[in-house]
Amino acid sequence: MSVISNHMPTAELQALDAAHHMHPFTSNAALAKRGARVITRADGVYLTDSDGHQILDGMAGLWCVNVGYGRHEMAEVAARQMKELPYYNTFFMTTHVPAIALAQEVAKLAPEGMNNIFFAASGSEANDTNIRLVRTYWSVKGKPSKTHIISRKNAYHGSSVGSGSLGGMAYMHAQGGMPIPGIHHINQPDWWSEGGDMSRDDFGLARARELEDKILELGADNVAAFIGEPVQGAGGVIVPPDTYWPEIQRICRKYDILLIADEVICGFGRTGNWFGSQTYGISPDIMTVAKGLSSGYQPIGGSIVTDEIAEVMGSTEFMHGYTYSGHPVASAVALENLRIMQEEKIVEHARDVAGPALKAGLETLADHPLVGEISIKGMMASMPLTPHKESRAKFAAERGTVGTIGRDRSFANNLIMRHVGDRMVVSPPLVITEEEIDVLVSRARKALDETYQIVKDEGLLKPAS
Ligand code: PXG
Repeated sequence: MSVISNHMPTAELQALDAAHHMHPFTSNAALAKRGARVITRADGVYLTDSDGHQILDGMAGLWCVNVGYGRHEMAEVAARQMKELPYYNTFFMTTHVPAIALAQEVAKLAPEGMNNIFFAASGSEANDTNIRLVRTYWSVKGKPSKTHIISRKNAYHGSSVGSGSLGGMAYMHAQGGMPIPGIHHINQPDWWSEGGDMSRDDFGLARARELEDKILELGADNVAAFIGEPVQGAGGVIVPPDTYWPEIQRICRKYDILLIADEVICGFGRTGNWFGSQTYGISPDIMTVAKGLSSGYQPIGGSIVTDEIAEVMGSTEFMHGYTYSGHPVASAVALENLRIMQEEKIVEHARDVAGPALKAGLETLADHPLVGEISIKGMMASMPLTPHKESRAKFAAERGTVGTIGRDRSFANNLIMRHVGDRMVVSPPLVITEEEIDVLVSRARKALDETYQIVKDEGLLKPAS
């Protein structure tokens, strides 16, 4: 067997990668031409690539490395658990200590009355669980017609057939036969792009009331649940107007519809509280979690449910589960992650120090000619780029053209700041210090300045008509 080492020349690693590795959400032929960036190690908020660059990770991996890189305690816990019990399942009347301990800890941290978790290995799996769980729940309660699930356009809930159907990404639905039947998508609360002349608050209410319209259209007796991310992440950090979530909660209660908060990104401190639902003062029936549960050190996710749902589901046999539900090593590492977060008060740091510093830092970019506004909640932020701020205009060029330039200029300046269409997005590790935020902001400014120059030179500063 050949050994792949970190000391191989970059070009050789890239060629091997191109020869055998199919990347997610990537045109592999285009990547093969360009060559993938090879990340070799990481510590704190910095990545190192195979050419020795020190890159500030403004995305915490993929919105997940909340405690930062290089926490050796996690490695030690994983090694210890692997030696003691590397694997056992939680099917067939069996359990093990890491799953017991993690479930107890999650119950302690979750909002009151949410004391049970069904484990999965990812956010996609957990949302697949949710589809079957809400339908089974209503069936057990004697309301088998309640099967439809309402979601939103531009939502991201995963990439499996079920979770991808819950998501509202049209470009994903175009491939592979999604969405499955029984999933409906209403409009998102994106005031910047879609709010027109309405005030933010009026727009928030109007978009929430589309849920009521859809429920009435389908018939409340046919609707099982509504699902939404407290703040849409992959959709571009769309911070909803303050009026939005209370109205969604009111409508769900009025029509007896379960509310699923997809906390895969928002959960575990990202919005400045343990859960995004707490930031918005809502009481979901189910919360999807993954990513920050283990800070990405191990693949683990799950569905946290209310006591009432746990009781109803407990009265039947739910024919559902994954080989890695409650995986012992993943559970042990997630538990260690939660210990670190609590002992080092990382959520408090995000809320009181890093969040305000990130907001203040990014707001210094608000007067940049390309930046439309600073959209931020806690430690997730975005900046829509625009050729004309006052009218919130989009570019005449194809969506994402300018965003891609922004992303490339960020990478060239050793900052991972990604783009969603023409929005620039940051979501750094929660442990980032004020000094590191200064570095992030100054690299972002330089990237934006270079982007502006390119956009002007290439004649891209034209608004869409
Ligand atoms: N829900 C939400 C809110 C997510 O953000 C998932 C579910 C699915 O989780 P898994 O673990 O199955 O990936 C996610 C994942 C991006 C990007 O481009 C975002 C995610 C995944 C991949 C890419 O921003 N979020």
